[in-house]
Amino acid sequence: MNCHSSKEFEGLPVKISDYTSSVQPTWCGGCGNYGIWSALKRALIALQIPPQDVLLCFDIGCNGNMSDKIEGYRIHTLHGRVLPVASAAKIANPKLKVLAFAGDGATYSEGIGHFVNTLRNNYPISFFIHDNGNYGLTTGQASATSPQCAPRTANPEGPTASTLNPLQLSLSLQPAFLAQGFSGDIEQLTEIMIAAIKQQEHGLAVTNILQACPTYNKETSHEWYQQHIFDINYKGDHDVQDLKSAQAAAAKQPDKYPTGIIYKTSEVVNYMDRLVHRQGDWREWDLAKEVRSVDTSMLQKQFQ
Ligand SMILES: Cc1ncc(C[n+]2csc(CCOP(=O)(O)OP(=O)(O)O)c2C)c(N)n1
Ligand code: SF4
Ligand SMILES: [Mg+2]
Repeated sequence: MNCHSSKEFEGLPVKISDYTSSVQPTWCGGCGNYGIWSALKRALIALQIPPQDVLLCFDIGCNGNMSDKIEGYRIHTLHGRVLPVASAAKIANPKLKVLAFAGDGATYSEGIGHFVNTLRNNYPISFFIHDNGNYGLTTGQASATSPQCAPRTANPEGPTASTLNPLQLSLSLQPAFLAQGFSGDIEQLTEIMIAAIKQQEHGLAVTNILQACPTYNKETSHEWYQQHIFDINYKGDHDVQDLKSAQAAAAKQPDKYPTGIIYKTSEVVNYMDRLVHRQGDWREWDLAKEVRSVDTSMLQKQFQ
């Protein structure tokens, strides 16, 4: 993967300062959200996307508290519900780059129905999961990705349910693009985010981010991940279009965690291209304008 250094961004029209919010972060010291926040801004600058051309959709949780720590159009949604909001926004205005963010609790438990159906529909948005192995904001309850042996606030002897493998779950649902990043590797995460944003031209991009939560997740810490991750794209021998290779990489967890682009295919048709009754390239649609051209006054009167 290429590495984008801060120097490379100097002199470009869209600057990091365009995305800088005056609101200071409140995350704990050492929280992986700092790394994700940094990679996000770097990716947007590398792609030279100005804040008015992007919609950042946030779920509820420590992750969602990024919503006022960055500029750009933003929506802070309900727990587990970010995906329908983000998908609808993209359908209404496909010219926007739509990025959605949620925690592992929101994605793999509370909002899992939305996750499954977003994959099935292949909406052309970029989805980033802050997978910190617990419900951080509500003080560290077990999530679907908590290791089974790990005590959590409401399960002092560890969760009774088995641990979910997010990569295997996504791969079972025909993803157009699946990646995994690590909050402690900002350079690699920036590159993944760039690829995930570009993917919107074709379909959905799902990125699971292994995120350190030093306050509540003592088992899979930043240091632990450093010793258990491997860059799957590093040697150049991983065929991202080969589903079997992707499945084999996913099956290495929890012993080893692949990072990088795990799987990518152009064979899954995205939601917009499935709307065969509509005319023209969906990237040029202006649904808001279309809706405005319809006279709804009679309908509105019925409900007054
Ligand atoms: C519909 C709904 N259910 C539950 C909650 C309470 N709640 C707020 S944050 C949270 C856990 C968040 O965990 P996760 O999604 O993993 O995000 P993290 O805080 O770890 O980043 C819960 C259960 C809520 N706000 N709304
Ligand atoms: S509780 Fe965990 S995820 Fe939340 S801010 Fe603190 S370190 Fe970060
Ligand atoms: Mg979480």
